[in-house]
Amino acid sequence: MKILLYNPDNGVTRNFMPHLWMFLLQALTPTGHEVLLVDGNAQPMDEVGIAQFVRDNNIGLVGIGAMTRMVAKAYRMADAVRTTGVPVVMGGPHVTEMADEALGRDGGPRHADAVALGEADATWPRIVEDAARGQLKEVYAPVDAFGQESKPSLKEYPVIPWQSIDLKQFNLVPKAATGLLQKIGEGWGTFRIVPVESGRGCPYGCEFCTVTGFFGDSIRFRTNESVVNELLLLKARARTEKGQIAVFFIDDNFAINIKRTKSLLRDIIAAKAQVHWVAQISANLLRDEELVDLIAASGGKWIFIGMESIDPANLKDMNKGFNKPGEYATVLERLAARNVYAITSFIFGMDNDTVGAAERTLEQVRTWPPGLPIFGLLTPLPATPLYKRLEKAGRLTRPKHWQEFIPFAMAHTPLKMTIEEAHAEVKHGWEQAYSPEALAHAVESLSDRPLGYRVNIFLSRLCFRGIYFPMMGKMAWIRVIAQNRRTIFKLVREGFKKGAWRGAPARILSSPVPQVETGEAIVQGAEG
Ligand code: B12
Ligand code: SF4
Repeated sequence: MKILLYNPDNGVTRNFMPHLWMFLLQALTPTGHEVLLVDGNAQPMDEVGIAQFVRDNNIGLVGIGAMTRMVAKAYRMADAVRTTGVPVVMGGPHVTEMADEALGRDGGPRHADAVALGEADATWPRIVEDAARGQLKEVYAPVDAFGQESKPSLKEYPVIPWQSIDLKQFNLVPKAATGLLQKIGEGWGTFRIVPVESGRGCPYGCEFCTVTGFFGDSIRFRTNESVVNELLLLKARARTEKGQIAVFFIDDNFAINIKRTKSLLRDIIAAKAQVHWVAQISANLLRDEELVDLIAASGGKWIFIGMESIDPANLKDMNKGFNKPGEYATVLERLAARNVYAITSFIFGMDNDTVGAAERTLEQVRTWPPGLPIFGLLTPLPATPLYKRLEKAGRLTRPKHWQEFIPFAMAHTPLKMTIEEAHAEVKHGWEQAYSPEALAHAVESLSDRPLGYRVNIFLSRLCFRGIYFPMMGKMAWIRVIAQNRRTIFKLVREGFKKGAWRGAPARILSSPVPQVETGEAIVQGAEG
């Protein structure tokens, strides 16, 4: 049987990275079936397109996964597939919580023939075999022989065959430039950001987050060996195609167990498996100097920190009191000293936010080393404690906000400002932090570093903005490039100067890379 795994885009913005679930399910598919992958972010497709694709390729089963904000598109695409007579199975965080909606058991239209609840590592092979026999069930739940919910341990993690997966659609280098760029240094003919997980689960239960409910509060890790081998495979692939691969460790908090993270990073260094990587780590864990040394030495370049707010009252409300705004600056400087920078994520529209929250946040951001600040609105995702609290209080203005995805629009009324005021805060945050002046300033603040760091911060800012703002079209890109032409010319001019690409090296490790520690694992914090 031929299977299509499809991940929708949200129709407005574009993710730079493919989704892990597609590669994982492909690797877990029983032999004898062929799996094709289409990510709508990389290969845009509409309803007519997917139905045609299914017919042309003689597909026998379509699997669709979606976050809440992509689910309306996912349902439309599922409907289009079902008109061809091919069954659709849906999975992922949204349909796990809203299975009746997907199956049309809530009074609405039916979109899926079957849903996979929760983590589908164990249920996927059963789904495929049932579909091949024409005996697809409606609901697949991950349960053990006694009917109890069971979660994969991750100790037996499948090998994702990175050496042979077709990754054409995920190349971020424009086709026209590939030939030329292959010849630069070790080669830049392709550039891909690839998701890798080293563990799952987060015990923190922040009020707005789905992770604790979905993955559970028991944290599970892959073996160091399996992660290192995966990095080695990716590195080898990049070398053979004269390109670059960077890894996004998608764990909700990559350093949730510091001892284990240090041991993994040491193993990566020892095996020479370093690639450039990004990971989510909470600020409290970055107090550990040795951890930060190992991050830099193992290839860590960007750390995503869910700061959420600079107001401790908001953090307390969200059950995220372990974030201490007073230490944000020190943490970011500690990273920057090793040429590691941060993606700092903020949420507006929290109950203690008042008008001016964005500007107050920006005042702090401007005093920090340059990074990638991102701004969002507090969103009640289905089944989260936040959703339940707001629903009970009658504060939801669009209880089924996912049925119509509107970027940057609240679905409830904050306590100390209006919805429109909250929208204005987010707009202000993005406009100011990504204005041509702010970009020029970020580049300038790294004038003592090699040119590569300045180019990196500039390109990262442009691309990262694209995940949240409509930049899918050529015109949108041209506009952004025109607005930032001064900085671009300056960087290009400098590129031709002698020695421009050399300069201050990354900070030397404060101590030699220490040996792997043993002992009790301590869970210390989480991110998301
Ligand atoms: C990496 C990541 C991103 C990446 C992009 C996604 C990507 N390309 O991977 C970035 C950083 C860009 C991102 C952005 C956002 N993200 Co995000 N992200 C994640 C993260 C950390 C990891 C996803 C992952 O790969 N998990 C590991 C895989 C194995 O798990 P999985 O995807 O759930 O898949 C398993 C099952 O769900 C199931 N499954 C999934 N799909 C399917 C399909 C089928 C057919 C079947 C059978 C099974 C199945 O099987 C898989 C194996 O068990 C998750 C949190 C998490 N730990 O999952 C949040 C998460 C997915 N993100 C979330 C959110 C809210 C966002 C943002 C909206 C945040 C914001 N406010 O800006 C944006 C949206 C961006 C956009 N373009 O619209 C929420 C989604 C919740 C929801 N109900 O929708 C999550 C769960 C985190 C949270 N805080 O609650 N994100
Ligand atoms: S720490 Fe991050 S992943 Fe964990 S519950 Fe909070 S937001 Fe979610």
